[in-house]
Amino acid sequence: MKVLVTGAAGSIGTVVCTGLSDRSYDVVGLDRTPPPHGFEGGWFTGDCADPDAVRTAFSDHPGLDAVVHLAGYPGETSLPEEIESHVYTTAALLDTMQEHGVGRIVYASSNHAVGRTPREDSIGADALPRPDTYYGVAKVAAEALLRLFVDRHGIDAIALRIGSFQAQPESVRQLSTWLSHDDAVRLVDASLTAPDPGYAVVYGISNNTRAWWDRAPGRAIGYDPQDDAESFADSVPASDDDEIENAFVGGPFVTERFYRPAR
Ligand code: 15L
Repeated sequence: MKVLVTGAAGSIGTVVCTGLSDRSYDVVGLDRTPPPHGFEGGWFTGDCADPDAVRTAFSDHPGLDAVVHLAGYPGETSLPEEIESHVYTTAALLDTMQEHGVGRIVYASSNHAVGRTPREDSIGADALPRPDTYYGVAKVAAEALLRLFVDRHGIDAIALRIGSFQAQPESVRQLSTWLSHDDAVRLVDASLTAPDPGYAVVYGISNNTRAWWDRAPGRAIGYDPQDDAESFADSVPASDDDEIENAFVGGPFVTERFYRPAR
């Protein structure tokens, strides 16, 4: 399967590209920077917020079967920048997928799309949009755009509400929200190969003992996480921020530190 991976030089992108290549995918990376040293596969240097750049990437690398859209600023900035980074990029990719008959997109959404949800035992994929930041607002909008294209054009789109992608968990909250490197690859692989998923929302976490997101939607697409943050529990220090970080899905993103004017 030939797959375009955006954000291929980023922290998740480098891990996912290597993992997919190891699993015999034909990977084409796209990023604003040249390929990382040792990158195996095709490459396109450009900004996926620019529709012309995206069109050129697809023309230069014909025969794509799917897009894995990981590009985007991974934190809080101004609302216009968030919209460009997450919504305009997704729009340019979806339009170009239509033009080239590419039928599947796997999207790195985020838990911050529902970050203002008070923490409960099990938060489902049907949780209403409840962003904690403009970053979360943009992720909600990008998810809505995916849904629109699934309904209009019958493509497959899987929104991965990623928790905390880290080499290992670094806070008490992350003992619940951790997504290991190997499980991230398993998650993207399952998302690319699940038969007829239509539109699906899946929480991107490992097999964490302390998980408080519903893992059934992941199981439904064949995602079988193997790692558990609990094995690091003894090395994670307690912090004064643990109480607020554990009160809402989005952890630190709900705090006043992240408040700013919308315009
Ligand atoms: C995310 O979506 C962010 O990109 C990352 O910076 C972390 O905040 C992560 O979620 C998390 O919730 O731990």
